[in-house]
Amino acid sequence: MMNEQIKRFSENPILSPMDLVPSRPGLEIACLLNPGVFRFQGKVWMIIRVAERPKQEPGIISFPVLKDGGMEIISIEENDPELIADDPRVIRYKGMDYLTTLSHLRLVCSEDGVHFYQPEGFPLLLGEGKNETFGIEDCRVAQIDDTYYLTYTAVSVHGVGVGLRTTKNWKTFEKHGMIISPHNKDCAIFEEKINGKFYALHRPSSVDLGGNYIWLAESPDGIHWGNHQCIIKTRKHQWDSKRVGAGAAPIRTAQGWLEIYHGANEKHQYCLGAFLMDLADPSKVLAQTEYPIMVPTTDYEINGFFGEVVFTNGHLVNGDELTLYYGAADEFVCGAKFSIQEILGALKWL
Ligand code: MAN
Repeated sequence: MMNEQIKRFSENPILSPMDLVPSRPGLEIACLLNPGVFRFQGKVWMIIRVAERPKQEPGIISFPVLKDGGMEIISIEENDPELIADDPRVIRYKGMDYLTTLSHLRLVCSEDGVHFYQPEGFPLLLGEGKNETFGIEDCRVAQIDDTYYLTYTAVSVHGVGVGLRTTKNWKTFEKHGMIISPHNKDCAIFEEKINGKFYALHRPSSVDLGGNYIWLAESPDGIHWGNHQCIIKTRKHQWDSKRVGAGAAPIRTAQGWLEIYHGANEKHQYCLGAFLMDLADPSKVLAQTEYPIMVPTTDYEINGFFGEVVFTNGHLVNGDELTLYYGAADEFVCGAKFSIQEILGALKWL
């Protein structure tokens, strides 16, 4: 519906797996995806998810996992009857679930918001401890005063939950462990307190009762979360019928908090939409787009590691201009510009 009003960067993809160097010898970068975005020291920064695996040998599937501070490579014969590998992202073997790639988070910066490079002297953020042995993914960055809150997906054999680290300088990080337990991801903290409280969106999953819905939570300190409320659900037979999840921090507008979110349908096509929350009480959803504001349509969004995906968890706001950074086909990092007024105009009031 709004697809024709989006200005995708002509430089897209702005980063591809071959543009960066693997974190260690023997690994290759399979995908670059889903960047968190922030401003720091006068530059635009992305914290990208870098998904790696060993170079694949014919007939064998191998993938890394973290163990006791090191890395272990698990290799399985492709024709092993106990292997289920019909999704390029996950592996089921002997009743256990694994990921085909191991993700870490990496910082890149830019003077113009289009051409990014990896600066010297900033650490890679790696999975640490028992809850992050399958990696860390899809980091949202919320800046409140001089502190950056990094909420990311922490994956391990125990499940998928939300991890938090905070920093002021992007060189040293305070680790707060898992702040929301499995199964949960897509956690975006609001960049302003409301009535003295922190707020965040997050996305638990439920197989039977309930579903993959967006929830709102409150916190006195940004670390301990309570008063959870379900605010956005999947919609039957629509583009967001199977799962929904928040993008980056909500955008303050005169009409309310505007949130860009992703929705997937039964065929695992990921599109973007938007909803609006009341400024004083974000548990009140005022409006939502009926149709997607962005649909995977270009070659780099349709063909890749996992095709037909546009997924965002990072953006910049400059007046009416929203620059959305997004993962395309789970393989490339891209950018696109939107008008906030146009997104607001596409909302249907509830
Ligand atoms: C899904 C996909 C994967 C991701 C896992 C764990 O299967 O989004 O890309 O690695 O969840 O978060």
